[in-house]
Amino acid sequence: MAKLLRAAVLGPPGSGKGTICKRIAQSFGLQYLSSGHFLREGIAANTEAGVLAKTYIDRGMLVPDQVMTRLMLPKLEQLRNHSWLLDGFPRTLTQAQALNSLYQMDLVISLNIPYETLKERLSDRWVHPASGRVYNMGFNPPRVQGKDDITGEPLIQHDDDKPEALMARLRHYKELAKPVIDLYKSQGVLHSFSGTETDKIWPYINSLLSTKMHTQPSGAHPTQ
Ligand code: G5P
Repeated sequence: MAKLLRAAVLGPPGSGKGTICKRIAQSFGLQYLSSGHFLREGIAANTEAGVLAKTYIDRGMLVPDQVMTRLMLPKLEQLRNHSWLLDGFPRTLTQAQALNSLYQMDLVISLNIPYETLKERLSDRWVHPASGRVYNMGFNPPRVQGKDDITGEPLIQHDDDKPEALMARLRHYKELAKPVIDLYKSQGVLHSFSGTETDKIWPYINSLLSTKMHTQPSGAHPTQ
């Protein structure tokens, strides 16, 4: 079997990880796993891990490493014959090391977005909780204000996008991301992209993925 692609997108809250990952998944057919989405699913379903996670997320804090690795690694185990793309995991060195002990990453994308841009975007973000569809009132507004395009159901704002939790999230990101970025840099798989607009960064990421998928063509097919 040809080699599978193991990829992740790193970046602070609001940097466009979710937006970029959805584009990559759509364009290249990778399996896409968002840690934030799985956590919110657990919260909505009132699972034990979900209830615990909510106490951290609402305060803008990271969910403990052990909870995250128990949530994410079994999902990857189920996808062992597929190429995959991680959004929001790993966030800490402990998570990266746990992932590293099981998989050799082929590609890690790091998004560098100015702080002011992040603040603006997140205070303007609305989501459809059931599907995880994300809107931004300036960048990609819903067709009808306050309603999901597909279902027409109401959009909400995450508690952790409200100003107090947001500040804490941005602060934590910086200190915890550095060792993770350094690890992937030392493995020669890190690619960083800077800018204030996702649409301007996307063509570079698209071209990087095209090159990578070209050299690792098999296994990159959608199954969802
Ligand atoms: P999440 O859900 O992983 P964050 O905080 O990492 O949350 P977030 O907030 O979802 O990341 P993002 O995915 O980087 O942001 O960005 P996005 O959603 O695509 O874009 C943000 C907004 O900007 C959207 O409204 C989008 O439409 C808009 N936008 C995008 N591009 C542009 C542009 O060019 N211009 C404009 N104007 N707008 C744009 O995690 C949530 C929480 O779960 C816990 C943590 O508590 C975390 O805070 N968690 C973990 N804890 C520990 N370890 C982990 N691995 C964890 N993973 C999650």
